[in-house]
Amino acid sequence: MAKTQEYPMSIEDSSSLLAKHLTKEIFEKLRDKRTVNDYTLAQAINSGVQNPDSGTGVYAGDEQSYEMFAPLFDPIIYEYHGHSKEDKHQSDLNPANLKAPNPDKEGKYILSTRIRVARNIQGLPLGPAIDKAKRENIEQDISNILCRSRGELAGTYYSLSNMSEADRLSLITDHFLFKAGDRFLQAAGLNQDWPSGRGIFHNTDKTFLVWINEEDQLRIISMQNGGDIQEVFTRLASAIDMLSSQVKFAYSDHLGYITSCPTNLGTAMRASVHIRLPNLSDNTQELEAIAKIYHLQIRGIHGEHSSSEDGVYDISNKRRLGITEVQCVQDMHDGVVALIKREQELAR
Ligand code: ADP
Ligand code: DAR
Repeated sequence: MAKTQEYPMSIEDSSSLLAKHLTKEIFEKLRDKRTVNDYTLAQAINSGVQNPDSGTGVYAGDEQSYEMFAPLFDPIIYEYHGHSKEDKHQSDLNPANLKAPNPDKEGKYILSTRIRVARNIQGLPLGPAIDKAKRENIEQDISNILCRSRGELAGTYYSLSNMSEADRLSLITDHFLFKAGDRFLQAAGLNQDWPSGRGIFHNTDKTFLVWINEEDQLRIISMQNGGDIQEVFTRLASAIDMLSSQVKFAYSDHLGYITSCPTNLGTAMRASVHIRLPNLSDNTQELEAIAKIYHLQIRGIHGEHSSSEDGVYDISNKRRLGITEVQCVQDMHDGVVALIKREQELAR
């Protein structure tokens, strides 16, 4: 693991938020600190040091990391989320407060809708600092709770350590199977003991999934074909309610739901559509201008750091902290309405 004793001069060539905010003074001040889980500054910055093309470049090993390394994390959180030390976070998972009629009832543009939240368990280290035994206990406890689900959420758990080849191929076909994290997650220590303690739960209809011990301890996912954003959010809210009644998740009034990557703090929610925009794909400046107005993030269709294909994009909310879950989904919905309107104008 990381052994940063000296200031990592290599980050001076990086454009990451780590490079921008880790001054030599802050480095000296934090270099020898360790959290209650023995997590160090060297571990927190290793991903950005090893990967100069990082956008953010830092990960927390536990909730205490955000306090102990605050001189580094606070300016990064402020720059990414616009959320200052004094700001409070609020949660609203009530679907009645969302106004999101299907923007594409004819199914011409939106291939699928997916809304996910990250959750980590109160009192346990986060992924970069947790040991094998604790990670396996999380898999055991959470998969047991999920396998007791009833009704629409009832389904099956597949452990990455011992799933059958047939199940593995089926999960790959459905694009449900997550692999060991990319080089950014690898350098953050999130692939330790892979694949032990990792697995996927999905319901019978394959519209509700939970990833266990990927980047966070839980990724709770609702997804379906088409653009019925309201239905996807309603299912997610009921799944979160079911789990929250049995598990205490790490949360603070200031940072919201605690996650290993600071970009996911707050709601820890990404609400996305895979949407076909052939005309806007020929006018990417317009696409980016609309995304900026509606706080949207544009990704490729095979996950973060992938590219769009055949004019199909992954469009999601960029804001996660300092706004509610309803507002995250409203951001995405309203942005998608604007994108479809412009796509139709260009088509004419
Ligand atoms: P996350 O959403 O957890 O931040 P990624 O962007 O890597 O992470 O997406 C995880 C997986 O979910 C990828 O395989 C991606 O293709 C898939 N995905 C994301 N959004 C959608 C969507 N709207 N419809 C179908 N699959 C999606
Ligand atoms: N590549 C890292 C990740 C930032 C956000 N994505 C997450 N957490 N999956 C970076 O610093 O750019």
